[in-house]
Amino acid sequence: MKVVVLAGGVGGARFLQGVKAALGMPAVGEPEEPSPHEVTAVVNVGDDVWMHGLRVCPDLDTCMYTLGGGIDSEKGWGRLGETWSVKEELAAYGAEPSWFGLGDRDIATHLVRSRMLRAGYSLTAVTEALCDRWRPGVRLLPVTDDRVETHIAIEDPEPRAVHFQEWWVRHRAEPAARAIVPVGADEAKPTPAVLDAVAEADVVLIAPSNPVVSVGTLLAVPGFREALRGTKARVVGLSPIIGGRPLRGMADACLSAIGVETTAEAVGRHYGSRQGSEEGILDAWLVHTGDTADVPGASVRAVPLLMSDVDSTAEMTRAAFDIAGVQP
Ligand code: GDP
Ligand code: FO1
Ligand code: CA
Repeated sequence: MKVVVLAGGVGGARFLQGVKAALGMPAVGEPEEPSPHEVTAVVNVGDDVWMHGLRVCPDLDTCMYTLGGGIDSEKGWGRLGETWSVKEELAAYGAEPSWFGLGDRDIATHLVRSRMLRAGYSLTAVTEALCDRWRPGVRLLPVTDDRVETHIAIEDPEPRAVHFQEWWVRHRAEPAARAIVPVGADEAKPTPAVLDAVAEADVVLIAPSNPVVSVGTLLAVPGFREALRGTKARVVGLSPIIGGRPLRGMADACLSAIGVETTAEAVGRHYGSRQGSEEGILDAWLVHTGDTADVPGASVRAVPLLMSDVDSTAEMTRAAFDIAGVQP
């Protein structure tokens, strides 16, 4: 079976572990025997940023390190067993930005990536090369090879726009976002690999990722939404909002910026259904046990959506397969 997963960073990566497990693959690494199943993750690039001359792709790296066994799982980003000599040396030079920490091990990834990008390789090709080492057991595809970076309009107190990382990491999403803009998206296009994967999928799952700055940025790439609306596969979303709150992170600050309530129903309606709206992408919407949602045109089911361990995450994946009418 061919499974496509729309993913951001931590929520996407954890969910992908459950998808692998539901398909009989190890949550980390590649199966010993070749699997009859194929998982492709379409990953957000809006968080990507140039830092100290290096290209950093947080969501791709979080997925790659998590599925490849190299993640610092406490933080959810960066490398296990990291050291910080370069960061300390940069601080000694007074080199800004000092609020974004690149670890020594992590820097090797950004060095390889930046050098390949500068030599003319696409981000898709670079990611494949990095995954040759990490062997995540799924195909990790950036949604686009074009540069798309999320910027946030804040008042500081004068209006100005900052890169998503500055708002999220430096300011902890505290200044209210007046607008969230995927800069470059209008001119970007989904890669052929992404479009093929969606067209050939047996099922498309939307991970419980940030609906605005992860999934929203994927949908901002012209042609991607149309690909989802056009696929023969059923599209099933899983709510990242449980009991009116995001599970971790500050997704509520992103949702209020676009005028969407922080509830499973509001996010489901924001995605919309393929049947019941002109631009919608869902056939089914899974919410957490105890939550309710009415999303016109989509089937809704309440199941446990806490990704406390791989087994629970595999179980919610099985619920998604079931509502999509597919069986591995
Ligand atoms: P990021 O890029 O690292 O911010 O991660 P994602 O965008 O992939 O996912 C972030 C979202 O994951 C947040 O909005 C959380 O609410 C959601 N999330 C985290 N853990 C869980 C969980 O156990 N269950 C569900 N349903 N959502 C979760
Ligand atoms: N998050 C932080 O809160 N502080 C950091 O210094 C930081 C550095 C960093 C470096 C590489 C990387 O891939 C991720 C990093 N993150 C850091 C996490 C990350 O940027 C954000 O949580 C996401 O972009 C939101 O998904
Ligand atoms: Ca992210």
